[in-house]
Amino acid sequence: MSEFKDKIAALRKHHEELLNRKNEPLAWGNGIYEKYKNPIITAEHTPLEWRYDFNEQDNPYLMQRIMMNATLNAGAIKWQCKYVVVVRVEGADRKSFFAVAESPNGVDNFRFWPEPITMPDDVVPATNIYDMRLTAHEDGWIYGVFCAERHDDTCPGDLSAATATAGIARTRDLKTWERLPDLKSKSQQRNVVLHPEFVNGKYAFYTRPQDGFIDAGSGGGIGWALVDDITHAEIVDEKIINARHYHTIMEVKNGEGPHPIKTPQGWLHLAHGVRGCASGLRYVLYMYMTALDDPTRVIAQPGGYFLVPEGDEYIGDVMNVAFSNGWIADEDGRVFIYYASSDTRLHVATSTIDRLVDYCMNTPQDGLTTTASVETIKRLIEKNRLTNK
Ligand code: M1P
Repeated sequence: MSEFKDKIAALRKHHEELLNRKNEPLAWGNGIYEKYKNPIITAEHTPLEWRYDFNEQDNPYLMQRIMMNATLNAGAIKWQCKYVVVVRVEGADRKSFFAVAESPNGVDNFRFWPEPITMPDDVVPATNIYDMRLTAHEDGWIYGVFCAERHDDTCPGDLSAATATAGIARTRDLKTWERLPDLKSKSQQRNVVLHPEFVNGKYAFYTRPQDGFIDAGSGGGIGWALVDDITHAEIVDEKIINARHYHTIMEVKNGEGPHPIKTPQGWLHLAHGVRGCASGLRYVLYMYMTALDDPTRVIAQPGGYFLVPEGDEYIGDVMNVAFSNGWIADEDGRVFIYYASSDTRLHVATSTIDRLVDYCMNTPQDGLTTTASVETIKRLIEKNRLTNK
């Protein structure tokens, strides 16, 4: 074999070892979920064919011709008995695109499908698209709702001025996507999610109205809007269903994660909250539950965060970020929570519907003051004193 072929063989062997690496749960979690030793998908998991030109004449040094920067914020769905994620892959050129990866067990052995998704453009093409939420809707389609980012041409001199809009596409096979018009809204929108069921005969969206591209500003929190026609979706009435509060983990921003999971006790929601601190913004995950007969009525909201970046997860392109827009509820009650750390790599945490409902129903609420928090802790101490008597 030539030296070039040897190099390719070594590269492929190294890549296969990474793809086949077994994952294992970390010991001593919090009882609510298990985190895992390895991230499930990194930029190095992307297919070699996306990055290398394997023609010796054209690429004698076997360089990466196209580099991948990050694999993050993935939508998720159980599809043909496989755990499937639609990953936001970001190239070295800062453009994000969607690519499907699948695993036989949900925690390791994720492999990308051979080609990234070709997402058709809306009438006004977007510069960048990212963070798809997948919804297998009761109308029979699988929808992908994602952020479509464009330059804000009302600020011609400002190269960072951008707009965020919810792009909508649908598919039956995760391969071919039909692009529908972007969601029309008076405000900018990111973190928009389609509810899986009709509500009063209409499509229902979780929204996140925001004043600017970055600032939620007067947006208030996670919103809700009903839409008559998904092929010309427009927000007419929008109400805030999960508001932000001063001195909480979601003081600055929040946003719905994946679509909620239906349980006998109510809809289980996963969301992210953002607060400011001396080192910048801190993104953490939190949960809440809403009523089955009214998905907008909050029936449980544990205080504080559910999952935060820890250890190596803290480090990445955007430090101090845990973000999730995908989870899978399996038939046996297990839940696979796909989250990204610091806008760089994708992880899984596993739990069950029962544990997550217990967490939501029995974790004390945020009393919003130090005094209230201390009283809550004292009540638990007293309960344990009586239990141990
Ligand atoms: O960088 C952290 C996250 O920032 C945005 O989320 P939000 O709109 O709530 O601020 C998104 O761009 C997300 O992709 C990113 O992970």
